[in-house]
Amino acid sequence: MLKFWYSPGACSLAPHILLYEIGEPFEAIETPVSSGAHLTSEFTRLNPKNRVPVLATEGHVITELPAISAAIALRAPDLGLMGGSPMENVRVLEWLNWLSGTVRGQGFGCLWRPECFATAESAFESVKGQGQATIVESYQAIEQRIGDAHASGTSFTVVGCLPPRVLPLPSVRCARSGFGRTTLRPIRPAS
Ligand SMILES: N[C@@H](CCC(=O)N[C@@H](CS)C(=O)NCC(=O)O)C(=O)O
Repeated sequence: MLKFWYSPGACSLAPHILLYEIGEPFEAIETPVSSGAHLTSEFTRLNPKNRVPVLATEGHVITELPAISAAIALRAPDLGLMGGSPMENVRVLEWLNWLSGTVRGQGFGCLWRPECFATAESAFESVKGQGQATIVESYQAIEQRIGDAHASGTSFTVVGCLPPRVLPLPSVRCARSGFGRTTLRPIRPAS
């Protein structure tokens, strides 16, 4: 059976939604980052990067949100969660890379972890400000690109699962858009 390590309220929510979306049974292992559960030696053996999410499939341990999302989506190819055509697939990859690398890694990284971007404490506020600016700019780009449609192509894809936790600003207007539809979707019962 699939095993999935997640932290409540973290970016692991996105692949967690996807697991329900494909309807395959899985074991969810709660690993609260807030209590340091991702820093134990047992978890380090699983993922030396000490991050959630982690997915274990038949003999494989998969890390990194875009890779995990693809691994889950490709278990149910008929659902088209990686896009319904080669170009939609490319667009999904484009979104995942940008959301994960630029918006989350750079924007929220600077905002939440300024110490990863500067050694001098005096620079932290400036780094945080830069992160905030990246986030606001990115959200404006998201608004312009998706409007009321799905993020990629004409149907729901893995990209629709990413917010709200990967992009957790409360004031985000894109919650009304294709991204926000995630929360309105019925959960597929595990078969
Ligand atoms: N590049 C990783 C980032 C994952 C990540 O930063 N996860 C956060 C939770 S949203 C985490 O585990 N944080 C623990 C920490 O930073 O110590 C991915 O895409 O999966």
